[in-house]
Formats: sequence, C-alpha cells, structure tokens
Amino acid sequence: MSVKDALRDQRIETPSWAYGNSGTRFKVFAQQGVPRTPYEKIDDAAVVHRLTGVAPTVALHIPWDRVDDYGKLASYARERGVALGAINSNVFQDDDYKLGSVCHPDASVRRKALGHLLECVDIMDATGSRDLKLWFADGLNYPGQDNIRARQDRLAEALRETYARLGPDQRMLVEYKLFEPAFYVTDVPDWGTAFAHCQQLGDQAQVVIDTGHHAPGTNIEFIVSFLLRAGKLGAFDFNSRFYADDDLMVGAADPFQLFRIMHEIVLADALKPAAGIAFMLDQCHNLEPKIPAIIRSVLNVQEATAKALLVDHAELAAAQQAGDVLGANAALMDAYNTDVRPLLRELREEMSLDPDPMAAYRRSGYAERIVAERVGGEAAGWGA
Ligand code: PSV
Ligand code: MN
Repeated sequence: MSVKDALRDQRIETPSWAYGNSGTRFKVFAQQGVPRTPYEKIDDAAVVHRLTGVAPTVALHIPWDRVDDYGKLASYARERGVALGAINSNVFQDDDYKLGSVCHPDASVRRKALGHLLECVDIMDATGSRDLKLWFADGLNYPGQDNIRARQDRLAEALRETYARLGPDQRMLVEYKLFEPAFYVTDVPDWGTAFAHCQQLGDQAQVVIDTGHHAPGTNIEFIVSFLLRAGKLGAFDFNSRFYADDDLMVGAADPFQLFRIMHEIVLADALKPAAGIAFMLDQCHNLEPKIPAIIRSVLNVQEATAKALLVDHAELAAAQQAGDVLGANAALMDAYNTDVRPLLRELREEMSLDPDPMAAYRRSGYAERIVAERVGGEAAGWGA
C-alpha cells in the first residue's frame, strides 16, 4: 500500500470533552462559543472531520455527554458525517468515590460503580460504539490506608462482571495512569497491571496507552511494541506532556516521540482500521481556541504518521542485520527529518480538501458564528 493510501485510510478520534471548557485545579478560563450540549460538541467534531478528512468519530464521556436518547445522538452525528466512538466511563466525580470506585472498601460503592460501567455498555448498544474505555482514579494517599491486594481482587471482580456484559463485537479498553489523583498507590498505575488484568479477562480486553500517563523518560514505544506483539494494544489516548498529565496538544512537546510510536505501529502494520487500534486524542485546551487546537493535533498525528510511513524498512532491516548502528539510526532519522507537509497538502487536494485545514478553518467563519449563536445556556465542561 502506498504512503498516500495509508494516510487516506487513517482514522483519528476526537474527544467530546476537548470541545468543552477545561482548566487546571486553579482556574477554568471560559471561552466564548463553547458547545452547551453533546449535540453542539458533535457539530464541532464534524467541522474537524470535514476539514481534515481523517477524524470521522468522536468519543463520548458519561455523564458529561448524558442525553435522553443515545440513538438520536448517533443519528444526529451520522447526519453530520461523523459517528460516535468510544464510550468513556466516569467513576471519579461522585462524592461516594472519595476512597475509590470499583476498589472501594464498601461493597455498596463498588456496586454503584459497577452499575455505571454496565450502563456505559447499554449506551454502547444504543450508539453502536465498539469500545468501552475504563480509567479508574482509584488509589491511596497514605501507606496503610487500605489493603493493596484486596483492592486488586475488587478491581478484577468489577472488570470480570463488566467484561461478561460486553457484546461479541464490543471491547473493553483498560487505561492506566501512574498517579493523580492518588499519590501513594494507584490501583492501575502502569501497562503491566492493565495488561495482566486484560490477559485474565480474554480477547475483548485490551490496553489503552495514554501518552501522558507515564513517568518522565518512560520509553513509550517499547510499551507499544510489547503490547502489539502480545495482541493487547487496543487504543491510544494521544496528548503531550512536559511534566505530568498535562493533556496538551499531541506532538507539541515531543514530536520525535510521536514519530517513534507511529514507527512501531507502521512496522506492525497496525495503522489500518482493520488492525483494530483506536487512535484517539485525550486533550484539554485551556488557553488556546479549541477547534483549531484539535485540528492542529490531528495534523500533528498525521505528520508523524507520514514520516513513519517513509521509513525505508529494507534499508533499516539490512543495517540492523549488519550491526550497522549508525546506518540503522540514519534510516530512521532520514524519515523523521523529511518535510512531509508538501505530501500532505497534495494528499488533501486529492481528497478534495483544502490543503491547509488551519487556514480553511480561519476563513470558514465558523469560529465567529458559534460565538454569535451560542449565547445563553451553560457551556459544557467537566461537570456532570
Ligand atoms: C484520565 O486522566 C483520563 O486520561 C481518562 O482517559 C479520562 O477518561 C480522561 O482523562 C478525561 O478525564
Ligand atoms: Mn486518557
């Protein structure tokens, strides 16, 4: 398959919450024209897809995107040329979850959390979504606060019950994160823990790598390669980090890391949608305008992918086999240092898109229109 064909088929999912207001624990700086409903978030996601041609799905977060009729939301999306993607569960924003959700010492809180996870699968049935994304804020702040091993047992039980509820074409994606909000123990802190639980569950359970959820210096492409080999890589939550879970635009902090990740994907022939890896963004745009930031992020993933596709695999393999360390490294760096923007402009023209989606968005007048139209009501944010 040619580089252009692979890029034309690429799919990047945008997150509904990136279109809403967000901030740090210090302040949310509200922006004008922000969606007030899940329907308006879909309007914005449809604009991103219309301009980039490679972002046809939008992930939902429950309860932030709760609606009365999910079938109606799915049809609304379809009418605008997009589809609903992964359903993200949320068992971290209720007072009951102070000491955890599925790992909580109190069985009634665990039952409530499990009920939410099962409800998310009901929603998937209505939206036609394939993936349930699970992230748990569960953990401990102090040594002795709870029994670490018992919490793993409780986690395994909730995952088992949720897994049993999945339809044959649905998947469970287990996300890990080193720390935050818990600071001493996190119940799913790393890929190894997520992997071990997914192994026990079965083929429909896979690991999701959020690029912002690692210790500084972690070699993420190693994790990608390991999980691909084991058939356990289900998805990415792409974003950039400088320090912790910064949720900045993917490819902004370390475009070379993104290239190295995409190189592992291309090597394993896992870019094509049939390979089943969901390439999602998980970002928050606190300072910058949201829609152009999401467009920029999609383009950053696309550029890193194009560079990864340009790696000469024959040259790389020959240098590796010959023990030619510098030659092998040069084969990768030649691809990374290629300016792929002309190729991508050409590709967009062939796809009947504007070659410069950022400029096309600025010219479209959409930003001004939503500021004028979205007056009154409550801007969407992280509140349920
Ligand atoms: C948690 O930090 C996370 O990465 C999970 O994916 C959540 O669902 C998402 O952010 C939004 O809070
Ligand atoms: Mn995430």
